[in-house]
This record gives sequence, structure tokens and C-alpha cells, in this order.
Amino acid sequence: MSLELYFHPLSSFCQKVLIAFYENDTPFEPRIVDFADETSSADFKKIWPIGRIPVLRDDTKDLTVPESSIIIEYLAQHYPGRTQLVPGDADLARQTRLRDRFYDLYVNVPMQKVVTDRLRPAGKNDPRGVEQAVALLQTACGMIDRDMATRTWAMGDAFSMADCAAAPALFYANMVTPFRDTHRNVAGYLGRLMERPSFARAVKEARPYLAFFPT
Ligand SMILES: N[C@@H](CCC(=O)N[C@@H](CS)C(=O)NCC(=O)O)C(=O)O
Repeated sequence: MSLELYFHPLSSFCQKVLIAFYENDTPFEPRIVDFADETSSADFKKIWPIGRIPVLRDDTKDLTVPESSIIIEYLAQHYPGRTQLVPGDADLARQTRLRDRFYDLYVNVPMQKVVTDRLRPAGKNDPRGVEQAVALLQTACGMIDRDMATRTWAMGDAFSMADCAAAPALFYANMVTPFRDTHRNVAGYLGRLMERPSFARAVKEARPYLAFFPT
């Protein structure tokens, strides 16, 4: 097997990449990284000292590819399939990347801020940071709600890398600050994402670990 994916099923950025793999039935060897396990964590940091998952290893090219968006770009370029994750048209590709960045930076990252704050030891919380993260999430949800009033997927009719980014980010954001009653179009979009077989599979695989998600 030439592709190895270092990941954890519960991680939102890893699910983003899993969706891309599942969209095109791209085979890979799963390598679960358990940060709670010292050996697993130390072994992973030998591959990517930054210590963030997901990371892809492509042995045929002797390449280590970190960062979820870069991994998806890599798959789109070297292992293309029926779902074109990044459009061939340069303008559409740029817009897809913008939406991918948007979901990562303004939904996924603030969602993680809220979640990881819940895991901090007593006295080490960052209430101001959490407040800012929730405000950013609200702003982002308002923008997505307007955008998704007329769209099926983030880029319109075609499923793309932007939807890979959106799915887990919105899934967990909805657990942190539910938007069913406040942002109907976002809720509708999340519903469609949940029904997409690639994301449904990623969520199913995460279920055994969801008990570790701090509520
Ligand atoms: N920009 C990175 C973010 C990856 C990221 O934050 N991964 C989280 C899991 S969802 C992680 O590895 N956290 C471990 C840590 O922060 O120690 C990407 O897009 O891949």
C-alpha cells in the first residue's frame, strides 16, 4: 500500500481528509495516532514534529504531506477520481480554496477553541478566548446561512474540497453552539453533508470515540 494516513477518527481535520479518500474510494493504510499514548505520539512526531494530524505518507514518491488542504490537493492531483475535489478551472479552484480556508479558519478553529477549553485543567481556562471564538462562529454561520440559501454544496452543484472542510467543522460546531433554530440554511446544508456517504462513513467510524467529546 503506497498511501499511509496518520489520523484519528474523532479529529475534525482528519475527517475532512477521510471524506476526500472515501469520495473516490482511494485506498490507504490507516495509522491511528493516539496523543494520549506517549509512544504513539512520539512515533508520530518523528514523521511530523509539529505534531498535528492528519499527515499523509506516500511511499512511492517518498513524500510526507501534512495539512488537510494540502493532502486533499495532493490526492486531487495524483490520485484523482469521480469527485473532482479541486476544480480544473483556475477561478473556480481559487474560490474553492477560499471556502476551504473559510471553513478551516472561521469554523473549525474557533469550534476547536471552545472544545479544547473544556479539556483544560481547572484554573487554566480562557473565557475571553472562548467568547471571541463563539462570536466568530456566529459571524461565520451568518455568512454561510446567506451563502447556502441558494446552493446545494459550498461551490454550488458540485461537491468539492470546500465541502470536505465544511462537513466536520459544521458537525462539531453544531454540537458546540446548535444552529438548527438560528441558521436554517446552515442546518439544511449540514443535513445534506450528513447524508453524503463519504461523511456518513467518517461519522460512523468516529462514533465509538464520541464519548470522549467534551460536552
Ligand atoms: N492546519 C492543520 C490543523 C490540524 C489540527 O489542528 N489537528 C488537530 C486534530 S483535529 C491536532 O492534531 N491536534 C493535536 C494538538 O493540537 O496537539 C490541518 O489542516 O491539517
